[in-house]
Amino acid sequence: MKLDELGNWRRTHLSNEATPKLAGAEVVVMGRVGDVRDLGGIKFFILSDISGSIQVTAPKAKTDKKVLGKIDSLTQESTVAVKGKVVAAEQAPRGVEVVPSEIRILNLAITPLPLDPRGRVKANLDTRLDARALDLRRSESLAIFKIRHQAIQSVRNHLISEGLIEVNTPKIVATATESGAALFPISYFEREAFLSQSPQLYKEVLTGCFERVFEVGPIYRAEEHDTPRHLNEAISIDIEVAYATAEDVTKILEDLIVKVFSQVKRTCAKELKVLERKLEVPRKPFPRITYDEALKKLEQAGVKVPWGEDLPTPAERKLGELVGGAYFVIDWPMAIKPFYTMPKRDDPKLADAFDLMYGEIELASGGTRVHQETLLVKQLKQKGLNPQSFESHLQNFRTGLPPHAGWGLGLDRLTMVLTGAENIRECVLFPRDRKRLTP
Ligand code: AMO
Repeated sequence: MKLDELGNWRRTHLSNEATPKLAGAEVVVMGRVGDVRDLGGIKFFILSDISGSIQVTAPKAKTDKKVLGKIDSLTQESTVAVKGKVVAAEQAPRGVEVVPSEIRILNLAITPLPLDPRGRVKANLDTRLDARALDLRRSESLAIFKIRHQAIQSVRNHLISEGLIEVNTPKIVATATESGAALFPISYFEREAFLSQSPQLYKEVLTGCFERVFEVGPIYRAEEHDTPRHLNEAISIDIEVAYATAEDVTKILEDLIVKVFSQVKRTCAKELKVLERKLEVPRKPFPRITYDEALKKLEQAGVKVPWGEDLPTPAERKLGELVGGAYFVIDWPMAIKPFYTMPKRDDPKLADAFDLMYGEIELASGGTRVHQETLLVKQLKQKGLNPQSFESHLQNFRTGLPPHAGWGLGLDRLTMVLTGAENIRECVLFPRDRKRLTP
């Protein structure tokens, strides 16, 4: 079948703008085709666009044969443009329908589709991710990404209001920053380079130039494990602030989390309803639990973690059950924090660093950083790293880099807790994991 051209037609109204008040007006609506029905005297179909949907109803006796023929050839998810009159109709969803005078078929979907975006036939996550562009048409997916959009908007507004400026640092880099996470090597002309694990080193250096910076960008981690919270490409919201300590930046983080939760709750009520998510805005100040206290609580609950080790997933899960909501874990052992972390002045085996948890999910980590070259070189060596590989970074510490602190907050995980998604892949358009490089 030959498709129609868009030609000089332009959408005059979104589907949700067609209300009974508009009865009698001629409109052009465009969107995707849902159910097509033939009920004796009438043919009708649901047209969906980004705003919602509207019923297009063609009474056979009064409608041009060409228009009726086009309705017959429609398949679910095809895109069409409909010119017609708005008619108030009690029996139609939303009490209104469009009676078409002309239809242009812009593209025909080939059936059967790999999945049903109306969600009537349930598909597992892998099948959905294989047909992700279609899956993203589901109302639940749309709700998740509208909430994500609102979250990032609130993050930007808040950080800018705190006097931070947005920066973009290189994602092709020469060295590692996060000792625990593995690197993806890439070939860079005649040299080896890596995909950046974190903007850490650049954001620190920028405190010497712009004092207060933030970045929203991808981080790449060559983690081999397959978990509901880890991806190989994630989006991190990073901040770094001059003349500040861990305590100062936890306050920025706390304020930010409260703001994001409140704004999502206020502006995304419809989306939260689609997801059946009751969002509770955390109250400030969030509890602060020391690493030692966390270990004690865990031991009392029968989960033993040897001092000096990171909290494994079962321990995080238990701690989430015991504490719940948003809370900080502070005073971590230096041994498990990266080389750039400042030790606590009164107890140097502990780090002046924190993690922000939400239930069992680690949302962010951060702390005060080392700004003196001698200490940084010492800590690089303690971690078994070669200071010479960090020469281009170290030279910045000879130019009066100010004391500074910051954090990194995972946007995909933040979206998980806002939406209640159980798998991080639900919150990322095209997730990258060990098995998935397409779509
Ligand atoms: P960290 O490695 O803890 O710290 O990362 C910060 C936050 O980024 C998110 N995140 C991830 N999300 C999904 N998949 C992953 N594989 C993944 N890895 C990390 C988490 C995590 O809390 N440079 C420090 C931050 C700082 O100190 O400023 C860093 O990268 O939400």
